[in-house]
Amino acid sequence: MNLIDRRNFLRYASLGIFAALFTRKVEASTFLMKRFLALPPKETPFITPNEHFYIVNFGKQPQVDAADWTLRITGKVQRPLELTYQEILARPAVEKMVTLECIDNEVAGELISNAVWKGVTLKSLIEEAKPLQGVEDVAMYGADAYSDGITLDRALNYDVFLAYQMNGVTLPKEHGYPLRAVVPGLYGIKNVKWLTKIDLVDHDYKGYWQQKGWTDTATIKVKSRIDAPGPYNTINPGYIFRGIAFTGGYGIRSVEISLDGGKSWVPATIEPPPSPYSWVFWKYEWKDAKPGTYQILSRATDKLSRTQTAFISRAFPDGTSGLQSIVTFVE
Ligand SMILES: Nc1nc2c(c(=O)[nH]1)N[C@H]1C(S)=C(S)[C@@H](COP(=O)(O)O)O[C@H]1N2
Ligand SMILES: [Mo]
Repeated sequence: MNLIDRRNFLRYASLGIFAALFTRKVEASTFLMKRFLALPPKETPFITPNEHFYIVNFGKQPQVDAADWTLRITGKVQRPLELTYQEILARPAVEKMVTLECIDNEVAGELISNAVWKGVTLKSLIEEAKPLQGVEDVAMYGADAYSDGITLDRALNYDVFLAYQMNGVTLPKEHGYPLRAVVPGLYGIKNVKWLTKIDLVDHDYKGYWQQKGWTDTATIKVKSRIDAPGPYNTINPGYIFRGIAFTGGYGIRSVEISLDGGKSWVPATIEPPPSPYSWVFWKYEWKDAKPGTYQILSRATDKLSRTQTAFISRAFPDGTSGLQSIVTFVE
């Protein structure tokens, strides 16, 4: 994916300069844009097949054998636990659709995917271990020396669970087999894979990325993406624009689209999602499109009334922001 992005970027950069040389010859540059910059629309299935789900590891993928693996619940608890894979599988299960997004995901990027995960609630394990007074954070450790933490409040009250299945099959190795955290609402960094230990501590735990200055809260910013048409495509009146929108704020309330470079906005339709933790699909039919060249943008608002900002920020330290904008030709 990175490779494709880089290739497209080079393509844009070099051809962008080339196109700029023709600014006075609008027709020539339009021809060049249509000819060289047009990209296909994104085909985005609502549930991402496991083999297409994005993967981000800080280092090498560890090899874990479930037969000699255990999950330990340690720290400030009355009753430390050590559970085998079979014991985890035997517990009451929950199944939820949750979209994961990497904090490195660009606006309109592809480090975002959606799956149905099955596992055990973190709350049930913590309650069984009986936390002592004064626990602040729940630190989660992976077999690859990665770790990250969430607050005890988040661990108990926000549907956090530990998954051993992904889209109906055993959690694939690259996605954290045998067990990974799924933390609805928070960026991928908090969704620790290859879990080995859950440690309850009386302070603010700083994980792998926090020690390098990245966000500790990691709330996913509200974002939308235009999947069709691709940039520099030519469309006809009646074309149906479509894309995705996502947020850490308990679901998307609305998506708007601008057909005039951000001056005015019209509502798009969103398909009601089956889960408050999944992305939504939106669409907009442009019935009265007139021939010309247009700059199209999308923006989403979530159920916490947070509207996607035009302010451009890079991934460090708390995730990207901005609005995607594409050039569209109407014929
Ligand atoms: N143990 C461990 N867990 C991890 C990581 C890691 O490197 N090691 N990467 C995190 C990051 S940055 C993201 S975005 C998600 C990605 O999960 P995926 O590879 O299943 O999509 O896993 C998170 N959990
Ligand atoms: Mo990430």
